[in-house]
Amino acid sequence: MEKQEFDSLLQAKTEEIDRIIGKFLPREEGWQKTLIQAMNYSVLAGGKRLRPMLMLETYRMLGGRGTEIQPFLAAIEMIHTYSLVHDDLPAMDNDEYRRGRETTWKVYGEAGAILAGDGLLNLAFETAAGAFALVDRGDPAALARVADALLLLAQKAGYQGMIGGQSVDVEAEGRKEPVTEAQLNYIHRCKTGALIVASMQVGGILAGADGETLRTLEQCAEDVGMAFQIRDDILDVSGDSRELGKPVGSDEENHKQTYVTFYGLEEAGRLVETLSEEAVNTYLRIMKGDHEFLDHLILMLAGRRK
Ligand code: GRG
Repeated sequence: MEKQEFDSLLQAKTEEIDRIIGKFLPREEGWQKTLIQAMNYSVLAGGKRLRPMLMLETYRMLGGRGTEIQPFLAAIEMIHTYSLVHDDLPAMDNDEYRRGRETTWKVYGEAGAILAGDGLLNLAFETAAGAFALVDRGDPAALARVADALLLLAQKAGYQGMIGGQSVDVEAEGRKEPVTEAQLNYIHRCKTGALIVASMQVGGILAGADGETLRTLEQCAEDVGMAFQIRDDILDVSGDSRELGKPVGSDEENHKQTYVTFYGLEEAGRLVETLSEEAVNTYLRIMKGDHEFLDHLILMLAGRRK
């Protein structure tokens, strides 16, 4: 696939995902209108929509053709967005810009941003649960797939996944001694990796993938998640704040250890490439179905500028 073809496909697919997410956002009305505005503000600020895209591409690669994937696409982006809204709060990273706009707490205040994050997390599960109504109620296997996908999403977003990684990260920042490589791996595998694993595995579960395929998807997504995080660390050192839509240099400012401080810029870059190539050449290669776009997406992320 030529770069131009990939770029226009990426744009079309991002627009498709944006339309789907938009269908599940609440109307800004009623006494709690300000809360809903704050929830929508952060979701509609943009973002690459990477997680829903990985989910949808995995679902389609494995033969999924239904609409029950749609609420899950919106749900994973709501969970991801709530995590960014809370991560930007003064009590956490104290960031003022995100996705090229002022952060939610800068616009709606701290209490407003806490509530907007809480609102998005609950809305995510309310939305995903709507998938039960989109499968044949007389088909127990289809109902079980939705239930399994919901359970996995809850686990990966919670204490065993993203929140777990974030809490170890917050604790480590409060300590004097440096984090070990094992701690750093745990933090990133959970904080960043868990939602990426959930994205691909939910796509697989809803498409009816077997256990072996789901394990391969997990390995693939773990590589993608780790590569994505290391690239994030690299961009914090060498990226452009205008392209990124958020400030750079914050890791150094916060004396944070990252893959760049552990391995150096060059080795970290090599790791991103090795992990991304493994995801494509070892894991996706053995998948049945068309994964050409997914291959290109993962390799593009390895060199992303934002
Ligand atoms: C507050 C519960 C809680 C969790 C926070 C995701 C997270 C956990 C913190 C964000 C900080 C950070 C840099 C995490 C690494 C993951 C990452 C690179 C997030 C940004 O994701 P992108 O690049 O963002 O996909 P867009 O804006 O494109 O959606």
